[in-house]
Amino acid sequence: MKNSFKLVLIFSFFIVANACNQVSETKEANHEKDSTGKHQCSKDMDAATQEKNRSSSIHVSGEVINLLILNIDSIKAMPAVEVKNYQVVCQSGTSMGEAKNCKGVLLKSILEKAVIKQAHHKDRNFYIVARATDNYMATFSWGEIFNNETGNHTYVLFEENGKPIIEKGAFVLVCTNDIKSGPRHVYWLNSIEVNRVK
Ligand SMILES: Nc1nc2c(c(=O)[nH]1)N[C@H]1C(S)=C(S)[C@@H](COP(=O)(O)O)O[C@H]1N2
Ligand SMILES: [Mo]
Repeated sequence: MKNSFKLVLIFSFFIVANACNQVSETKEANHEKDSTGKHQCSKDMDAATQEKNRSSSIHVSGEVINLLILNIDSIKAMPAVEVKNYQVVCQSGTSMGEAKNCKGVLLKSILEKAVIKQAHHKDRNFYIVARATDNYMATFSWGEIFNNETGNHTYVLFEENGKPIIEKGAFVLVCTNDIKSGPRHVYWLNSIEVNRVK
């Protein structure tokens, strides 16, 4: 008798917990959408928005020896890497799409070209801000890029399926090592700033 009472208690707990979970999932799904039902992260990609935000160069600035202004030709002159079947997943878990057969360069290669101003061996507390024309930003640390696998999976893409990136171009920064790739997916990329932690 005592044992069956315990079983009933355990079952009730699971039923209640499951119901709560479902409520919070629905809330989250609704929260992601605006009044028109559009996902909050999606932007209107009409021709005027594309035209206004498309970047033609990337400025590399801050704590670097070589200030760089990279355009499509100077990016193409760098060692290229291929990125296949890259999925964009929002922080909320919603799949936002995928990009097939992209070409790009490693963020690490760009920073090596710019040369971070390290005053001495232990001077390595830098953060790198990748910024877009609409001021969307993603942040990386020196340790992630130069002393972690993330550095081998953070790219500045300039080509999709053999063609220049149009809608969200000309440069898209991605980190394929992230659990959810959306937050550090920066389209319309036009700036990479290196800052020293103070
Ligand atoms: N420049 C720029 N990049 C951005 C955003 C933005 O508003 N501006 N939104 C981010 C968010 S919240 C997500 S989920 C993904 C969505 O990617 P997609 O619309 O290219 O699929 O892009 C990210 N990159
Ligand atoms: Mo997002």
